[in-house]
Formats: sequence, structure tokens, C-alpha cells
Amino acid sequence: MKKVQSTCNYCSIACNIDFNVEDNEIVSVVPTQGYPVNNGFCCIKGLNLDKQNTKFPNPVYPLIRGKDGDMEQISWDEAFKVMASKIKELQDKYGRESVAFISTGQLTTEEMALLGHIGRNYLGMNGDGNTRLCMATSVVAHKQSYGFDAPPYTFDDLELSDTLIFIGANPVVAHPILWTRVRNNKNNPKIIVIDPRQSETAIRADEWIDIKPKADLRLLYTLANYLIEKDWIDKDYIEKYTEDFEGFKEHVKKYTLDEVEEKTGISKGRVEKLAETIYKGKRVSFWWTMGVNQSYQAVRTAQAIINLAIMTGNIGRPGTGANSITGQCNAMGSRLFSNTTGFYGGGDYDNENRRNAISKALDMPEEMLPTKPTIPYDQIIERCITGEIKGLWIVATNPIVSWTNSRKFREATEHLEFFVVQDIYDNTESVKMCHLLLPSQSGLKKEGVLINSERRLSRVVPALRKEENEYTDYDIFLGVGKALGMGKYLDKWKTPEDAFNTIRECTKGMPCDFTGIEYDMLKDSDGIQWPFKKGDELKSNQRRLYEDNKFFTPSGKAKFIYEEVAEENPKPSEDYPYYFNTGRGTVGQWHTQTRTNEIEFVTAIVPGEAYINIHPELAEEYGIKENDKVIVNSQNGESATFIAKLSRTVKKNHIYAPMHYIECNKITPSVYDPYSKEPSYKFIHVNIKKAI
Ligand SMILES: Nc1nc2c(c(=O)[nH]1)N[C@H]1C(S)=C(S)[C@@H](COP(=O)(O)OP(=O)(O)OC[C@H]3O[C@@H](n4cnc5c(=O)[nH]c(N)nc54)[C@H](O)[C@@H]3O)O[C@H]1N2
Ligand SMILES: Nc1nc2c(c(=O)[nH]1)N[C@H]1C(S)=C(S)[C@@H](COP(=O)(O)OP(=O)(O)OC[C@H]3O[C@@H](n4cnc5c(=O)[nH]c(N)nc54)[C@H](O)[C@@H]3O)O[C@H]1N2
Ligand code: SF4
Ligand SMILES: [Mo]
Repeated sequence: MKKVQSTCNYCSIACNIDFNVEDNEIVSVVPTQGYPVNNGFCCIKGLNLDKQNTKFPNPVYPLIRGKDGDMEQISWDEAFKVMASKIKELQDKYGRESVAFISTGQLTTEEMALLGHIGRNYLGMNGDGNTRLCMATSVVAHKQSYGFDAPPYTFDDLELSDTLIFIGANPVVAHPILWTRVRNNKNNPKIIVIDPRQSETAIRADEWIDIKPKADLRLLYTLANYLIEKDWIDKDYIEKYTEDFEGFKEHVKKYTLDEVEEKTGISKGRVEKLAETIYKGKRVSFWWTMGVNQSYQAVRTAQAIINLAIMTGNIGRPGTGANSITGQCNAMGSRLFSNTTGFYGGGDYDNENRRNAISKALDMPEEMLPTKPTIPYDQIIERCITGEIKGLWIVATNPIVSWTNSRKFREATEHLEFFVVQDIYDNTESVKMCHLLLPSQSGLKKEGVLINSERRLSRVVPALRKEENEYTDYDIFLGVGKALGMGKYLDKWKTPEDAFNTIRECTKGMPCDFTGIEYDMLKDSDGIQWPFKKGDELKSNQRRLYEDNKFFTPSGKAKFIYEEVAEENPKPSEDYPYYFNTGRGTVGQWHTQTRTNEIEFVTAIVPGEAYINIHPELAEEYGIKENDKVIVNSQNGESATFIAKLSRTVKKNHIYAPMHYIECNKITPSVYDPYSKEPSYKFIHVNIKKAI
């Protein structure tokens, strides 16, 4: 029996798992002992990683839609030829930007980088990722406030804090191993959860701050104002290491305690107490996730959290930080290496030094590199609808279920001349709409590197051998690249290891510099967090950023960034009296459920149909009982039917819908943060009626 240590490719914790393998079959799955992230523990998804393409086998050969609408098998060579000729044909006829791709935070870094190389460097397409639905807000917030998309923390900080404040984050469900780390904290920490819903995490916290939906920014500014008034701030830190505090101080003056209860639902006394807790804490850490990122004013809210941390000196020390938790296993890889919004390793496309360095690292003329960032996801969809984009290639994402106001995505696909889906299943909702399916093998057969939420690179090692004609995403990209005639431009990308070396070269001199990491150093290892420059010595497997109080802005200082609190968007209206909130349902369910539907422990206990949590008193007003069907009508003009699950975890005028079902995004709005263009998935007004 052989033991293969690899990385879980569900969530951004990136637990390490030992697969015990015999005759190319997985005999058992054991969380890796001693691995600094998960040390012998993992959640139900990781424990069932062997169940992929077992209940729903993926086709080995590509499928193309015939004239009668049925899918027909073709060879890989034919599929690559179709890809190359269709893309060229569309680009010749309608221009380079008439074809686009949408990828994901769930590929290996090398796969993502190769797709970006083919799609952006060689073909000049637009290409965005599902990370836009998830982490775009944090990216912009970090870039503006810290000067680089560089989250500060290491997971040990969860154990070292004395005060942990979770804002719009539900780690008990979404990042269970992270919650295990909180429980290991020996400082008897104070745990506070800010969430309009009494989430599974709020239930376990010392205090649940039951805020009105999207009132976070006002609450955070009010807290800041009160802390300043009380002089509960770290003046020395502000003076030496931050910029524009005076402007911020002026800005927050109007956010007084007098108005706070009416606008946020949190009483003056509670705000004072929360401020005092922050002041008294020696090691205060703030953790945020999608309750912040997915909003019409998300970037400024994330930055208001950063502002609180830097004004109280809670950054760069053990147990502190304004910490954005990522979502997917390789969101961090996608942020740095997808070649969609900036160069590999960071840097804007108009930065001459970076153009030069990247052109050398890729061995490619500068003129071939992109000159501007991609248009974002929402505009890709819009351009499909207007007919400017004719070809779309989606990889490891299932937008017909996951895209906001999903009618739009369906509409987009109806206008496409060429819609390609690359997935490990042939039965997803998106596959049902496509012209060509490129079936990839799952992570169990892949090799490469993932980068987790605390910037740790770790290896994906194939637990299972590929059988004949089985292609991973990496193989598929290479096949397409060759068919396109990329020739010498693939020389630096022959294997995942080549790709790793190529992109590693691109990090030289950047904040994420990991030129000191050899590909094989990551195998059977503790993983290594960036930065790790050539010549660096690995002193610890827990490293945080900003310990030297130097940020990546031109001045080296962290910036206070702020703006007026915006009005609710969409606006409330009498016809739609309830707030509709969405998010994760259970630990066992992953996104659109294509993978976790294979886990029988999960499907046996989670509702098989879309459901909402509704307060028992509201349900009673409509004569709705447990498991009755409810029609939800949304301000976006759409309706969907859900099963009612009565629960006091939601306020009487709130409805909560887990995102794992196709019905959920029928209801959500086409509203985005103005800076990050991340969808505001968690906020729209609805009305309800009992279905008869
Ligand atoms: N089991 C499981 N785990 C997952 C995933 C999964 O699908 N299933 N997905 C992974 C991914 S990609 C991601 S991005 C993460 C997401 O991880 P989380 O962000 O923790 O999960 P969500 O449930 O989307 O949202 C968190 C909370 O935000 C709250 N919220 C909504 N609106 C507001 C608001 O206005 N203010 C505040 N303060 N809170 C609000 C919601 O009520 C919810 O409890 O999970 C990752 N982990
Ligand atoms: N209402 C609402 N909607 C949301 C959210 C929310 O909170 N509320 N959250 C948003 C967030 S944060 C996210 S990250 C998105 C996630 O949304 P999606 O990315 O659409 O969700 P997944 O189900 O993870 O889709 C991944 C797809 O890739 C396939 N796949 C898995 N492994 C591989 C592989 O190795 N190769 C290939 N080629 N395919 C593979 C899976 O079968 C699946 O079809 O959803 C967003 N949508
Ligand atoms: S916590 Fe995340 S990385 Fe760890 S096993 Fe569960 S899904 Fe995988
Ligand atoms: Mo996500």
C-alpha cells in the first residue's frame, strides 16, 4: 500500500490528507498528522474526497452537441481541433474579444496560469473567474489599503487572539477546521459574531451582534468614531505606520451613537461595550468573509474593518489582524496567477517594469502581453447577451446555478455560438446548456500547487494514476494550446512543474516572492507560506505579514480609506417587505453540490429540495407550516418555490436561503460593489406566499 499526501481541493483551508492507495484504488482517507493547518483533523468533505466520479462517473471523451440536440462522443484530437478552429473563426470574424473564458478558484495554480497564458497572452481574450463572486472585494480592499493583495495572518493567530470578531463569516459551517483552531485557543478568548442571522457560529459565540443587513459600514464607522472620542486608539502606531488618519477622523465624526440603533439595530450601549472590548483586548483579530464581500458597498466595508485594526494597532502582531478568509481551495492562487486583472505575481498591465520582467520570465515579446485588465464577469455576461461575445469557455464553475440573478446567465448562453464547459461531470446544469463538454479528471489525478487562505503553498499529488485517454485540466489546456499552434510559446509550460517554475520567476521582487521554493520542497512537507525569497531560511511554519510595520504602498504606510455610507440597493419597497439573505447551508454541501451529491452521508441528511429558513411567527401569519412550499417573489422580477424550514435563527422579517440549489439565484439581484464588481448576493427585498 502506498501513502500519498495531497491537499483537499474544496475550501481555502487546504487541509492535507493522506490517501492510502492500492492497485490504483483509494483504500482510506486520513487527515495528515502534524500538518500545521489541520493536524490530523478535517471535515466531512475532505474525509470523502475519494468519492469523486464514483456515483456519477465522468465521460472520458469529449461530447459535442449534434444537430438533434443530443451529445455525441468525439476524440480528444477532434475536440482540440474544434476548440482551435472555432475560437479562431470567431476571433477572425468578430474580433479578439468576441471569445471569453470564465475560470475558478478550484484549479491548481499551474492550470490557472496556463489557461491565462493561452486565453490572455496568446488569444487576447477577456477572462474572469468565479473568484469575482467571492474574493474580488478583499483583493481591491487589500490593494488600496495595504498596497498589495496581501492578507496579513497565519492560522495560528486564531489560537493566539484574546478577542475574535467575526463579521459576515460563518466558519462553523464554511471553514470548520478554522473553527477547530478557535476552539484550541487557550486564552479563553472573547468571541463576537456580527451577522443579521444567528448563524451556527453566532450560536457558539459569546456574543451575537444581530445587525440589520448591510448596516456593517455604519456600525464600523460609529465604532471608530467612539474609539477616537474615548482616545482608545494607538496613536503611536497611527503616526508612524498609517496615512490619512486625520481625514478619517473627520469623516467618522458624523457617525454618532445617537443614530446607531435606528440605523443598525444595535443599541448605543452595545456599541459602547463592543468598543470597550476592542480597547481592552491585547490581541484583537477581525475575520471577515462573504457577509462583507458580497454587497453593494463591500470594498469600503472591508476597509472599515482594516481601519479599525490599524487605528488600534491590531496588525502585524500575534493574534491580531484585519483578516479576510478566502473561500475556495485556490482562491489565493487565482488572485495572483490567473493573468486576468494583473500580471502573474501582481502588478498592473501598464507597469513598464513588470511588462519587462514578465516578458523575460515567459520568454514572450512584451507586445503579446495583455495591455489592460479583463472586463469583469458581469460585463462578460452582458456582452454575451448583446452579442459582442460569441464564444464562452467555462472551466470548473457552474454559473447557471451560482451566478447572481441567474436568468441573465441563461439568457447569455442562449445567444452564444460556441459554449464550452470543462467539468468533471456531464450532468451539471451548465453542461446541459453547452455545445462542447471537455471532461476533466478530478483533483485525485492531478498534480500542482494550491495556495490557501494564509498564503501557504501546498502540493496536490495524484493519488490515482490517469487511465488511457483521461485528461486533467492541465492536459486539456495543453491540448488546446497545441491545436492553436502556440509552438514555442508552450516551451515553458510542458509540465505542471515547468509552469510552477515559470510563474515562480514572475514573483521575483514582488511582495509574494517565492523564488526560494523548489517544486519538490512542497512534497510531503508542511507547505510554505509566501513570501519566501531565494536565500531565505524557513524559521517557522507560521508567518504573518506586516510584523515590521511596513506595508506595500508607495509610502510604506497603511492607508485609511473611507466613503459615505450608501443607501440600500435595491431600495426597500412596500410590495417587498422581507430581506432575502443567502449563503452556505451545511458543512457537507459544497456550492452547486455537483461533488458533494456523491457523498451519501450528506445527501441522506440535507434537504433534497431548495429550502428557506423562515421565522415561525412570520410563517404563521401566512399559514405556512414546516416543509410547506413557499413562493418567494423577488424585486428582480423573478419567483421561485422553496420548502419552508421554520427557524428562530432568522429575524421575523428575514428569509435565508442556502445557495446550494438552483432556485436560490433566481431571486438574487444584478447589483455589484462599484469597485470590485462582486455581486451583492445577500441582499434583496422579497415577498412570499404559500404555494397551493
Ligand atoms: N460547507 C461549505 N463550506 C464552504 C463553502 C461551501 O459551499 N460549503 N464554500 C466556500 C467558499 S467559496 C466561500 S467564499 C466561503 C464562504 O464562507 P462564509 O462567508 O462564512 O459563508 P456564507 O454563508 O456565504 O456567509 C457568511 C454569513 O454572512 C452573513 N451575512 C449576510 N449578510 C450580511 C450582512 O449584511 N452583514 C453581516 N455582518 N453578515 C451578513 C450570512 O447570514 C452568513 O451567516 O465558504 C467556503 N466553505
Ligand atoms: N446566492 C449565492 N450565490 C453564490 C454565493 C452566495 O453566497 N450566495 N457564493 C458565491 C461564491 S463565494 C462562489 S465561490 C461561487 C461558487 O460557484 P461555482 O464555482 O459555480 O460552484 P461549484 O459547485 O464549486 O462549481 C464548480 C464546478 O466545477 C466542477 N469541478 C470540480 N472539480 C473540477 C476540476 O478539477 N476540473 C474541472 N474542470 N471541473 C471541476 C464541479 O463539478 C462544478 O460543476 O458561488 C457564488 N454564488
Ligand atoms: S475544512 Fe476545507 S480543506 Fe479541510 S477538509 Fe474540509 S473542505 Fe477540505
Ligand atoms: Mo467563494
